[in-house]
Amino acid sequence: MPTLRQFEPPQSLTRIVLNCIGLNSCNDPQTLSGSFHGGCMKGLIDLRSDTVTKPTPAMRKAMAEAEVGDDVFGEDPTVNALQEKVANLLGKEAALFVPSGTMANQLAIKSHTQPGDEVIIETSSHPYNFEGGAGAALSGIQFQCLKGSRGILDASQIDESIRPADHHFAITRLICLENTHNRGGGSIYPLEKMAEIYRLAKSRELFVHLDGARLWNASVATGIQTQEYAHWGDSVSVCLSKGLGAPIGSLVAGSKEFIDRVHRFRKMFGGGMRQVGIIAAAGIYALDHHMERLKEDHQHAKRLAVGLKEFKGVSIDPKHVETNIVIFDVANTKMTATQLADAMRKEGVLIHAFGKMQIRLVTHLDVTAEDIEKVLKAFKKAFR
Ligand code: TLP
Repeated sequence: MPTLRQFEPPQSLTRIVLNCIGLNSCNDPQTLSGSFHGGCMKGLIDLRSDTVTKPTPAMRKAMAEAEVGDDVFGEDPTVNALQEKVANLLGKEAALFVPSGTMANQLAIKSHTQPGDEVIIETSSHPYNFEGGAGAALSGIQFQCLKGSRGILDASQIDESIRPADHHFAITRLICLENTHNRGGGSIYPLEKMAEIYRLAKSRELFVHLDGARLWNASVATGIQTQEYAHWGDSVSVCLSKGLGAPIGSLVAGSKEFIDRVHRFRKMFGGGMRQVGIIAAAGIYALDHHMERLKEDHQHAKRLAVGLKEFKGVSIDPKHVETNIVIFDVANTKMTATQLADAMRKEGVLIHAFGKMQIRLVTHLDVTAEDIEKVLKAFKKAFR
């Protein structure tokens, strides 16, 4: 029989909750785990992800003052306002508020497919790699993975991979794209490539889902409106809890009919929330106040890339840093990614070992230009 203790939430989860509500005052770097999750963040420069941002005082004020209602009844005015705002930003008929980007992607996959269907996706994409096998578990689909160039696929590659109508094969039903592409180093999907893929999909009666967790970054970096990108997807998921700095929240957008289906599955997946306007208010605040400043994050990422290039053995091409993600390779230095992450932690900087020889840095709202210079100095010490 498991003891009661075994049912306690992992400490990292407790810390995440405490951080969110501002009660974690620990600032001892020794207590940090070297892994992606957990640890206390005060006094440290945290470049592990743009998910680590804390709500600003003004955002907390907006949350505290939010008008709320029961959103399962569709009666939360703040959630309704957020859904309408995001549907407009994406040029879609409707949008639905959900707790996470993972749930948003998985609801879209579930709503587009039937068990046994095939979903074409890039090998290093988020829904395939980082969503706990949910595509198979929750929708019964199989992925067909194609290798892209920094996460970006060509329509011709997809064209060759669509299964013929033969009962030996799974039915290809959906294509998933990711813009910006996380593992591709924050790479931006060129609009014309998205358009080509979408036209191909329509000619073959397939759906397209866009994982737009960081679509805002693509739009701010290129000046291309989010609607223009979203036009080339039947459904789009977006996150408020990444660079925009809200503590929680994502949305799925699409046609009214599609979102009605998503709504049904949201209930089934346990994602129906009640007086959640308190969180939606943070999302509205983030969209109104934190969008334009994403440019700063992009400048900071570029500065990091240019600085890192100077270190012997570091493989990085600053021109590949298009938004707020910096991925570099340490295979030709004397350190592994984990060793470098440990050394940086001692210098007060948290970075993410993204594989044996790869490091990912993500710039965000809580990292200043001054912090970036400190980080480069810390790298200098760590590589010594
Ligand atoms: N990505 C996280 C980790 O899961 C890797 C991060 O730190 O980058 N789509 C994309 C492109 C994402 O990067 C993420 C989160 C998600 C979906 C899922 O969002 P959440 O974490 O809200 O479920």
